[in-house]
Amino acid sequence: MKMTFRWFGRDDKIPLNYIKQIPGMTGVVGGIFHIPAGEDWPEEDIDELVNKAKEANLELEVIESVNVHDDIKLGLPSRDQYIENYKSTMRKLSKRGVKVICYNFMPIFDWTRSDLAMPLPDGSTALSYERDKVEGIDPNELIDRISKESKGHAMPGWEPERLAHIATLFEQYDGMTEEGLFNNLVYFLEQVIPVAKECDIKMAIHPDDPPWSVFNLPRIVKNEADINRILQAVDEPENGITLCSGSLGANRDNDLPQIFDQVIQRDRAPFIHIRNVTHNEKGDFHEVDHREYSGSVDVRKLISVLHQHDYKGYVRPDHGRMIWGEDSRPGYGLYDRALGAVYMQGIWDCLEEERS
Ligand SMILES: [Mn+2]
Repeated sequence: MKMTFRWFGRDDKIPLNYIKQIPGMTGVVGGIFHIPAGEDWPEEDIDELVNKAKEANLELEVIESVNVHDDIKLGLPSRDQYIENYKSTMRKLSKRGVKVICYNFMPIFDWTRSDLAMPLPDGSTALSYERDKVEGIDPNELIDRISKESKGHAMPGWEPERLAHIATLFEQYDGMTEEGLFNNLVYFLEQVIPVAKECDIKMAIHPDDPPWSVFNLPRIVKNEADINRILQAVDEPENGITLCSGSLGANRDNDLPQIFDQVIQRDRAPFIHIRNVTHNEKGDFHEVDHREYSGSVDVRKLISVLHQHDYKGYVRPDHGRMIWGEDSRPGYGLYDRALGAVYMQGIWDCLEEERS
């Protein structure tokens, strides 16, 4: 496994040389956040991103995300132009060494939480999801809460410009079924996968977060059956999945080791997110540190599945807690994610030792 770390480019306060100091860290997972979804990424911006990583001796071979415009998810006639822009961005990224593009296909919201700084007993804070605080409330209330709690840090997927049109977006999705959304994903994949093949890029869809319907919006990447359906719909090696243990793991019915095993075995998991969550009552959950015994996700087992398959793809520690007084983008502090990266490598190293 190649250990990587999410880095928010020019918007990230965490210096790249700090990331490089994490043991075993080979690269960063980058993105460009000042360009709205649907636009073709300018060459200069891509160069700036790639060059900064290179200067710090870190690879930049994964992009998270090139966001998919809502018109594509909605299947509007304007989608064709947005898909052309997407293809153009893919080609430019591949010329600069990018191998994997992570994206999601969730309507309107990229991810949903009720709290960004839930206090844990040890004084750290973590993201949490309480159904009562999300489901059944006015989405605008939630947007206000997220923007207040992010304390000035830009939150990916919650860009104020896009969410300003929230009422219109909800009207547009009115009546959209899972079937309709799935067909629009297939339309998109049928266009972009040939380009991915041509330029040696793997596309990796991120599971829905949380993996169930919120605000009555359809969700199509929730479980093993959904994943298989997507892989089969466009059955090419470039059509892959970002296996995210936190997103899929929020639903306790998902058998994570089984899902990881079968997707990795088919070589359709170019990118993996490892995160731990604790299941609470009523399907609520909150995030915890990466250690297996801290939460409900079998992290040790998942790393052993990777090891069994001699996994060569990209892994990153997903959200961590906010610890040691750090002031950072919720979920994306330096310290706890660094601990997660080292924990995962510790497991890997022990398995390596056992094998030799
Ligand atoms: Mn994730």
